[in-house]
Amino acid sequence: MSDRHLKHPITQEYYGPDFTAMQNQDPEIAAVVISELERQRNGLQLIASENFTSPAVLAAMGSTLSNKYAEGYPGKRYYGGCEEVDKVEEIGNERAKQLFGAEHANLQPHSGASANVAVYQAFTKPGDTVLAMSLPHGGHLTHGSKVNFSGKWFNVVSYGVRQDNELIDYDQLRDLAIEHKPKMICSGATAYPSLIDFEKVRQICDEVGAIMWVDAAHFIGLVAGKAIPSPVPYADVVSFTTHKVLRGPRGGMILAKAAHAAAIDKAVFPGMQGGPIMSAVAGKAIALKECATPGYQAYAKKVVENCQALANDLVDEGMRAVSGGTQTHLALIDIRSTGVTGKVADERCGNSGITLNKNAIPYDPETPAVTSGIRVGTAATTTQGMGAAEMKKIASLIARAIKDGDDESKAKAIKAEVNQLCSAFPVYPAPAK
Ligand code: DSN
Repeated sequence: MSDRHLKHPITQEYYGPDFTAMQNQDPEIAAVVISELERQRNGLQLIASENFTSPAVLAAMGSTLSNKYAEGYPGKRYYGGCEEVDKVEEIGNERAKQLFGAEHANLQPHSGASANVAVYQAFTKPGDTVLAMSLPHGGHLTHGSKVNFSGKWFNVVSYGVRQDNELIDYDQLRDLAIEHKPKMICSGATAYPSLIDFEKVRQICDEVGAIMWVDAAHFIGLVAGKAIPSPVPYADVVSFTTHKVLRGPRGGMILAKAAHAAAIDKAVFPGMQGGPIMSAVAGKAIALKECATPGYQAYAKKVVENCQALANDLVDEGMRAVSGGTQTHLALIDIRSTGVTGKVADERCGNSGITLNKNAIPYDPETPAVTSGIRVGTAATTTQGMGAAEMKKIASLIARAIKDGDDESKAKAIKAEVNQLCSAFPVYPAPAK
């Protein structure tokens, strides 16, 4: 890096057009960007898969790196002029390997779903059998849903949770693995509040000769922050999104054992994608650096503590925490005791400035579009700096919204309290003058 770069702070001149340019050129879109910021600031963001990135990550996403085509990998690109973006990807790869103790990293997938497409491509052929967690029990679309490529092109056999304790049924998983001899076994979910026993899954994979794939999208940030055990030592491949607890830009990433590095890289490019989004790769590199700090580790621990507090507080409000509570950043709440469905609760909370999602609970008697549950997560509110006292308040606001959020004036009153709470924990505050 030259002296010029070190002496001069990064200004608009270096990282690209500023927001004022957007306002001048396209006030219509700029107005939406502003009102979305206001929505994020004024409401409670409890979607378990969302977070607030640092301004540095946002700056990378809006930078001139977005202009560069860089098909291929550092040192082996199909376009000229990649010497600068090569540095970003090399730094990011090293940071990922270091942070997770991984043998190989690929930061190019545009999303979690596309990372998963690459995993299927690296290890299986269409028609092969894969064992993965059932969507109604907390799995993901790309784990074999019939409306997704995974369910259309692969023979995906699903395992689930036990009805009595709502925890993964490892006996069933093993029985299914022995019966179906899958090429690959996937663990990971979008609505599973407990920890996964990766050692046990590894044993089952070894017993049947399957590739162990962990889709860690939801919890990888907790792993990065050392708040929960890592799947990396056990798994052949770990895929994830970078924008959840990890607090990076929207995108995907893959970690793998060295033996699978070539297969993964080939599956990402040219197998599944063309040019990587280098601005997002830079954002991922920045987030990985942030994750390696003691501050992030304290954050990850606090996310779990807050979620446990919130789940307990919702139980105190008369609801039921699926699987008896949570060990992660998300809680799945059975709200049948309120007499309201997940769909209605989602709408009523939305009316009251609380953003969360309806979610099927295991063995849900309702359809997936209606559901008996809600899913709440504490990644975003913890980034804002909220703690146990705020979780108690949030639980009471949720309970009131579920009960009264269909009444316009009551919803308005709840929303005012939500605004007041959020204003004490400002999102992207203006810099002090
Ligand atoms: N849509 C994500 C979630 O909310 O869990 C998973 O892809």
